[in-house]
Amino acid sequence: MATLTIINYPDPRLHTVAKPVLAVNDEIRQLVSDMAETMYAAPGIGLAATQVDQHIQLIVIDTTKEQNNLQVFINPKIVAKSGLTEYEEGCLSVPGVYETVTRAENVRVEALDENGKKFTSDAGDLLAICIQHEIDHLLGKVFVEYLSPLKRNRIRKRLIKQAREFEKNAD
Ligand code: K2U
Ligand code: ZN
Repeated sequence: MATLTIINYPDPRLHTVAKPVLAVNDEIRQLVSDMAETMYAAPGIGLAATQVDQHIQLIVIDTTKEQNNLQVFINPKIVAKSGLTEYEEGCLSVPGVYETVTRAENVRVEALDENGKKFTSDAGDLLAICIQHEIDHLLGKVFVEYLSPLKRNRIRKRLIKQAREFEKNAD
């Protein structure tokens, strides 16, 4: 097991479109394990492979309080959605930023599990929001892109300043 480095916005690598996983093998299962460890340590309730600089269609999610129900989605595809809901979202790649985003209230998602078996899941509530947030990451989209250009640029400038200060203090 290993915790992986999470890329921070506005790193351009976050805008990479992830490629489909062609074979669910031990290498993929090791990445699932490392991503889960990284997510729990953050702490977060979801993590996309894009965020750890692995540009393949893989997300891990655990919305339980007990952090004991890891869900793995490989090559996830939303095949149906309904309703609308608003939620104040955060993102492990955009530390300290919480903004309201409107998304579908319910989604039906098709994916492969960590054994390569196809499954379909109907999700609502926080799970539905998280699935959409993570699939956005696989499409190279960060949630701040739903905000106004003014807000997004303020966030970008603040995070660049924070990163520079962090690097200066590390020297
Ligand atoms: O992709 C990520 O950065 C992980 C997010 C997932 C997420 C964002 C917004 C709404 C739901 C899920 C992190 O888990 S952000 C931390 C967090 C923790 C609890 C609830 C919501 C967000
Ligand atoms: Zn995120």
